[in-house]
Amino acid sequence: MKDYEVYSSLKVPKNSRIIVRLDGRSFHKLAEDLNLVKPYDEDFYKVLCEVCKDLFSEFSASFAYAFSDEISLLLDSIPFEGRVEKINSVIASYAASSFVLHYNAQFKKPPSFDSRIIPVSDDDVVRYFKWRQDESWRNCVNSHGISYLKSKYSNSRANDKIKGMKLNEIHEFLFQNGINLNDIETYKKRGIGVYRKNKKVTGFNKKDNVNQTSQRSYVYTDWELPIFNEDFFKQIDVIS
Ligand SMILES: Nc1nc2c(ncn2[C@@H]2O[C@H](COP(=O)(O)OP(=O)(O)OP(=O)(O)O)[C@@H](O)[C@H]2O)c(=O)[nH]1
Ligand SMILES: [Mg+2]
Repeated sequence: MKDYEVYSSLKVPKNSRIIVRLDGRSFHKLAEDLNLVKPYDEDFYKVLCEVCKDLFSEFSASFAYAFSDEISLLLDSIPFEGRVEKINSVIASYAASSFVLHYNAQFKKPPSFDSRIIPVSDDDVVRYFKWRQDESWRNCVNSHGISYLKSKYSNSRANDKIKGMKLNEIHEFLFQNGINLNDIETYKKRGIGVYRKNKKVTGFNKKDNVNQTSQRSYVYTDWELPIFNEDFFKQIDVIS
């Protein structure tokens, strides 16, 4: 029967970096069940951040990026000999378990994530994360827009109204109504990043009887991300 496992030999390209993107399944329902604050629930984001950190450490990632219900994980060393089925299934289930472990909530259904793999070059890394960050901004404008409209109109009227509006029109409409999206918290506009940072540590070297300074890296969670560009990814050593 082993030869019936026809997808098991599918592998990611050799010598390629990969991004694994996870997306919460039916999280609009989970948001309802858990009564999440609209449009942004800070506790939910804190949990998403913990999931990013767990994934980052377990799979030796070099960068993790999250907004809404999605997480992108950049991996330099490919786990499970590059087997696509194994990478997708293990990482998605690890994320779901981590999500439940960190969430102090009574779930109505077991949460799950879908997962896909994107092989990337260095240039693609910057383009990919800029693309997701643009999506984070679109999501920010749309979700604030629909929340505001639903506070004024019925759900169906609000949905109809927002369908006819362009992104800059929603932004302007909110501004005219006293909501300036430029002033809201950075993570809502640009998402959250997890990466390694170096810090200086000073210790006493007993043998030589001197103070010594060295660099130690630690996992950093960035709630104040800049707008992504090449320099940012160079600075955090994600690309050379
Ligand atoms: N209230 C609230 N909802 C959120 C928050 N973050 C994400 N969500 C919900 O998560 C959904 C994510 O969008 P999608 O991934 O397109 O929708 P989905 O229901 O997960 O559907 P599939 O991914 O296709 O299974 C949003 O539409 C919101 O309903 C939040 O901070 N607050
Ligand atoms: Mg989803």
